[in-house]
Amino acid sequence: MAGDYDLVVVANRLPVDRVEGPDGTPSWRRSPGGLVTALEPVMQREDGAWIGWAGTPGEPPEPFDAEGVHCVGIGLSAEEVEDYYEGFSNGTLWPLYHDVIVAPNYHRRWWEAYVRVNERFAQAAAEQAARGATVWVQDYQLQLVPRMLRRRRPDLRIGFFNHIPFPPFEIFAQLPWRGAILDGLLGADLVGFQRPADASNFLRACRRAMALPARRGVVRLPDEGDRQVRAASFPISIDAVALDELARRPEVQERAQEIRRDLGDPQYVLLGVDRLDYTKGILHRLKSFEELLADGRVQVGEAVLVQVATPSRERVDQYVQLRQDVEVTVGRINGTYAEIGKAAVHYLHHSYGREEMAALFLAADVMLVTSLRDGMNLVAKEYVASRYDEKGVLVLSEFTGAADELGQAVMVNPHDIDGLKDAVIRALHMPAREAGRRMRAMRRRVREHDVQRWAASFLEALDGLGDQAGTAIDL
Ligand code: ADQ
Repeated sequence: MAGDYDLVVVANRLPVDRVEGPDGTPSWRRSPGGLVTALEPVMQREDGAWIGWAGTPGEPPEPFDAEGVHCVGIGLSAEEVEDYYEGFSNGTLWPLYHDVIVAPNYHRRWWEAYVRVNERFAQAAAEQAARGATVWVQDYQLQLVPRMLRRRRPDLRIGFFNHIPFPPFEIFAQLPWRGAILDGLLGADLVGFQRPADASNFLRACRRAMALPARRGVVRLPDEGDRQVRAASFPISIDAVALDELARRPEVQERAQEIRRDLGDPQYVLLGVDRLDYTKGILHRLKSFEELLADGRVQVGEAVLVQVATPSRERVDQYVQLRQDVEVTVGRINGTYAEIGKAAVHYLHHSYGREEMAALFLAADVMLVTSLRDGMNLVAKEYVASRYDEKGVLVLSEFTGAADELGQAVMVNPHDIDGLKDAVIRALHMPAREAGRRMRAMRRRVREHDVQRWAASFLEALDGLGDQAGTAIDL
């Protein structure tokens, strides 16, 4: 039952969004995500297919070709969106894998939907993949797919990449279905993670929960003829050149100046850009800024915080609560400290286009990334890539994957509010020469380790060509 495609990507979402023209005719437009950018050239070169959900409940669209990629839609019923996506993926796995910042919910009905939907993705991949093809499965929503696919198609080469952290065993062990998840992942030949620490957490979970020999980045499966599964880190990145070029455009620079003018020409612009998610530490950031205003260490009018928060997972309870908390906090800060024409915090609950994002990055003297836990955090890398002028200071949480690479940022523990406040002040007052030196080093790193390199190194490692491509974990 082999299909035609030599490279098949399996992800929760398709790489395109459905848009309707003025007369109601539907068409597909490439979604802005980095994964699409990373994989587009190789998908076009290798004759690739992409399997994913189109983002709305109901019947899937007929398979179609868009942007040189064969797209195969997976249908999810409204109930499956609730149980598999909002439930098990975002109400169980997401908080569990982010160090239980909020309590995960465990519901057998959610798990059953997760298994059912994973089977559907695996079946579609099995149908599309050519004999001996490479299948690359993405992220925590699809951890059972590698095993389900191997059962159907032992001839395939299967890779899996986890975009979010993999938690320490003491936390992972809570999951009632921990053995099934590990077994699902072990269907792959290569399991990739953002950081070495994630890969070693995974290897330890295999030893502790499955009693498997897992050493030096390799798990051996005695029941499968000693088949080996490799685990390694492949830190994801961004299209650094494209962002650098975008930021250099005169209209983007003009827009950055206009933003500063519209903010009332403050001396300091601080910026936060996140999906509105409790992992991002938005409340910790607001609290530290509020205290700096209260202490008189920053003055309204002199400094302004712009917080862009993309709407996210708006039907999941904890996200509804977070939005309320953020909005109450912003209201309180402005109510207390703002003056007519001088806001303390500008809170924007929207999504923006790439140009506007680049202009915001250019307008910001200090970028605040204060995640409590984050697989990588692409915003940190985007800020650095946009600053072709080598100006601006990045304040970066040590709990992000990006902290492993961007050591020249001002590092913070966002739980330590006093430490965070001191870091913000340090960033605001950093001498230009020091800021430039740090920014240059970070820009070099991001330029040399871009998303194209990430995709190539994963696929090379999977192909068995580049054994050194990922960082093997020594336990
Ligand atoms: P996210 O949790 O979504 O990703 P992040 O890595 O920061 O977090 O990526 C967010 C993306 O959305 C960035 O490209 C950013 O520019 C964009 N974005 C955010 N707010 C926006 C807005 N208002 N308008 C337009 N664009 C906006 C997950 C993991 C991360 C991991 C990535 C990739 O949680 O840890 O880095 O996947 O693997």
